[in-house]
Amino acid sequence: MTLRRADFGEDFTWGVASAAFQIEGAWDVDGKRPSVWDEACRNGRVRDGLVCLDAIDAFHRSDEDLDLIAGLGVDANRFSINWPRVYGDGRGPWNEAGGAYYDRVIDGCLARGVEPWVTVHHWDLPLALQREGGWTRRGIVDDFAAFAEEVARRYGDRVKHWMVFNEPLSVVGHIAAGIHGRIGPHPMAALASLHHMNLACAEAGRRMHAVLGAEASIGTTNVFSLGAPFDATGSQRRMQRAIEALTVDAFLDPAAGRGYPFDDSPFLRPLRRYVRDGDLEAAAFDYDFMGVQYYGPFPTKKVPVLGGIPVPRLDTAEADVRSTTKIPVEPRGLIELFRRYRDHPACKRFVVTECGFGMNDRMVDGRVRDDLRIWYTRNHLEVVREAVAEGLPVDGYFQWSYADNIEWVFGRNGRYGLIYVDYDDDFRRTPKDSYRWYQQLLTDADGID
Ligand code: IFM
Repeated sequence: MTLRRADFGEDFTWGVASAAFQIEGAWDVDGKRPSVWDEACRNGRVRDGLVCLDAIDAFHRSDEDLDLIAGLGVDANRFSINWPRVYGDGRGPWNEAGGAYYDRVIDGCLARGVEPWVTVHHWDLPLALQREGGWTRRGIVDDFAAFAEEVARRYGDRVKHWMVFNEPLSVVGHIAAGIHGRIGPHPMAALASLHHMNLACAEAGRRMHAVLGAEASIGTTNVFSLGAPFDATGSQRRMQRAIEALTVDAFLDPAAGRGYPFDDSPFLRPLRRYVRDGDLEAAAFDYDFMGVQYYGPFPTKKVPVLGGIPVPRLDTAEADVRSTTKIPVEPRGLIELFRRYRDHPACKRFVVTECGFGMNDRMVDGRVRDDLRIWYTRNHLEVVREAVAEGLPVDGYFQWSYADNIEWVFGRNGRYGLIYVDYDDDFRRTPKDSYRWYQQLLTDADGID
């Protein structure tokens, strides 16, 4: 069936997404300080190690990359601000030279008719703050809010769309698994961090709103990978619900001023000890939109116990197709989550802020034939189109990612880009078949078959 841009409506935002650590490189340029992920590259927790510090060198190639992004015909480019590039070891002062990089990116987007959509934080916590306890320390709420406020002050004259935080759930997972810092693996540290992230997002949202005024659109993003199968019954259904409460509602309910879904999820209950008087109000913030990060469902049959706390684990045994990060493919999970959360007060509007497929692409004779990524994207977009037609409040779609980049602990493995990056040839960029496919969808009024 033909897929046309017009099927999604005129106000639908089309974009691509990326994150600072994954693309920028320039880890020691212009006074940038180290982040937890720079440290993870050094201490062996990132596959491929030190070379990942250079990421895909986007810092030095912003003109080329922005030309390629604009060439797709997108409305928007989503990227994040590297906290220790602009704000020292976490508490300022503002680094003018580091901050100028984002002036170049923002101005470069606008000059090309592409709206900058800025994520304030996508996991690159300053290492110095991690050494004070990172997200386990309650004082980080104020540190993060001060950083977010200053980012809004610096770029708010040109940036109208904001996301406060990228996938706090993933950071909770990193802490539980002990991927960075000196405290893991530690489930209790992860739960304390979860609560502090909720407080930090709400406080940052309030301060950004005070700086930016009512015109700006302030959202955030969350992982929305519901448990599968969707038609589960009995104890399996209860287990699914417990996992969904931990992975989704534990972020949405506090934002809506409802506190935590302790009754639904035994996994969350130990978090009670970190909640203080007044936190219910302090964790609430009225987001203009909810960013949906969707790659596939979390099948959740196995629940091993770690440090006395049950930890849900992926069971991908039944999936037919999986990405390199092992997430099974299930496009209908998208419409399930829109239906399930459409009436949640934290979800006024949805924007799919990430969706994409990780593969081990190969370039052969100068071409990358990534048919599986095209198949994945088409299937997910068909479901988004169905959601729009059903009247569900879905306003945008951002493909992850515009180019291959560092897939966190997987290093250079697990390519998600529409553009191939040749690590053996000075980071040379080559548009893949999926780039041409997305471009045709966005630029050809007849759409794509
Ligand atoms: O690369 C990540 C991104 O940083 C956050 N969301 C999931 C992507 C793919 O794993």
